[in-house]
This record gives sequence, structure tokens and C-alpha cells, in this order.
Amino acid sequence: MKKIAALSVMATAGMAMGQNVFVDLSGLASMDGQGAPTNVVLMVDLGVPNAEVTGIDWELGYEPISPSWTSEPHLTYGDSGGSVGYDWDMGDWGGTSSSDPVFLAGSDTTSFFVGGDGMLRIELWEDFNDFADSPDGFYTQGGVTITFTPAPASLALLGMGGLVATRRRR
Ligand SMILES: [Ca+2]
Repeated sequence: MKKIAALSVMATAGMAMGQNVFVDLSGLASMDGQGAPTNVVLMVDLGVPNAEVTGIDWELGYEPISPSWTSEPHLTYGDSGGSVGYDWDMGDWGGTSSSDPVFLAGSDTTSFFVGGDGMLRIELWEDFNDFADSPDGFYTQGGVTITFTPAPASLALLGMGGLVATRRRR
């Protein structure tokens, strides 16, 4: 098992300069509906302006407070301005219509960009709010791993293409 782990680390490092950051969710509450001021919002500094987020991996425990369900929590990712790049609905990834604790692991690909500040915003919220201004449940352990790359050369080329097109119209 150790050998496999070492190999996968090497593979990750070799893929298109992808970088990873782990975000610890243990102990954090899933509070209210999307956008509620009571929600936990994490600002993760990727250290790379205009980085492209290409993957979200999760390995986490979650325990709802009955009658809240494990199908209700969301983790919504985007730039620091609040635009949504990727919405993770626990109900799509193993959460159920029950109040039993769960441990979930998985991964998904995505593609969205953070802004020039390099900040990734993550909002924790509930699509059914059982307790106003109070937690509907807690992430008990683990967290998410974000894979990102520097803004690709293709984006810069697109920008240049736009500039050329603008000049030609004049
Ligand atoms: Ca609540």
C-alpha cells in the first residue's frame, strides 16, 4: 500500500504542474441556506493569481442534527467575489434522507478560475434549513483537496485573439 501511495503522489506532481491544497473541514458547521450571513465561508489562498481549479477530492465525515439529513449540505466553490464555479451537493455523492452520520470519499473534475487575488471561496450551506441561525450538522473529520493549475497559456492566447479581432474591426 505504501508503494501505491508514493506512485500516486509522483503522478500528481507530474500532471501539468497541478498543485494541491488540503482544506480541513473538521469541526465546521453546516448552517443555513445559500448566502445566509450565518454560514461558514472559507477563503483559501491558492497563491496563484487567476488559477484554474481542475479537481475537487473529498474525504470527510459529516453528522447531521436530526431531523436534518445528510443529503442537504453543500460545499460551493468559486472566486472571492462570490461567483459559483462548482457546487457540491452531498445528496449527489452519498448523502441520504436520514440523519445517520456518514463518511464520504470521492472526487470530481471541474474547471473554473479564481480571480487575480488567487483566493478560492468555499461556502458551507444547507439546501433545506432545519434550524434557523443554528447548525444543521457538523463536518466531523477530514476535508477536501483542491487541485489547481496556473492560468493556462490558452487563456492568454484567447485574450490576445480578442485583442487582434478588436483591432481588425477598426
Ligand atoms: Ca440551520
